[in-house]
Amino acid sequence: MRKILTLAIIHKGDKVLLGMKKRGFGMGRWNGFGGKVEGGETIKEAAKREILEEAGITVTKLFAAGVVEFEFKGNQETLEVHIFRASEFEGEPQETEEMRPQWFDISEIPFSEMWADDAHWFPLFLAGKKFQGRFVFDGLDTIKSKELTVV
Ligand code: 8OG
Repeated sequence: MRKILTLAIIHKGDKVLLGMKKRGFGMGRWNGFGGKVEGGETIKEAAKREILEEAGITVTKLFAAGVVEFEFKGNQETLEVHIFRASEFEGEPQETEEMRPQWFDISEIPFSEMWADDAHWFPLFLAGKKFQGRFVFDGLDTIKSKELTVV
């Protein structure tokens, strides 16, 4: 089974906006904003909806940055995560039930409190590259295998 998810990172100058996930999958980790694509919406529409729901801001332009697949050992499900970048938005980031947003300087991204794969693809993201990849996890913290290419 394959689940389609979105992940949006706001990148403005030398800062990125991340959110501390307060509940659910990835709880306790800093991440971009996103979630499952619902029936009847495009992936981009889902990404915009999730940013509004989780960070309280409206993104005007979203750009595709990468697609990364995740598998977890012993689990048949594949997560297909569509990663977007944005720099323009309306409103002020605010804490929601799901996320606590915070700006980070790109030299101080808290990789030790993020998903382990992020340290691999974030540099490509920050360099404005488009990428695709596949990570297999053993548990939630250990990467068993990885493929990552610039496209
Ligand atoms: O709806 P839900 O909160 O379960 O969505 C999960 C979010 O987490 C979604 O935005 C996709 C994102 N996500 C994963 N795996 C990984 C990962 O390994 N790294 C990062 N940065 N985000 C991930 O599902």
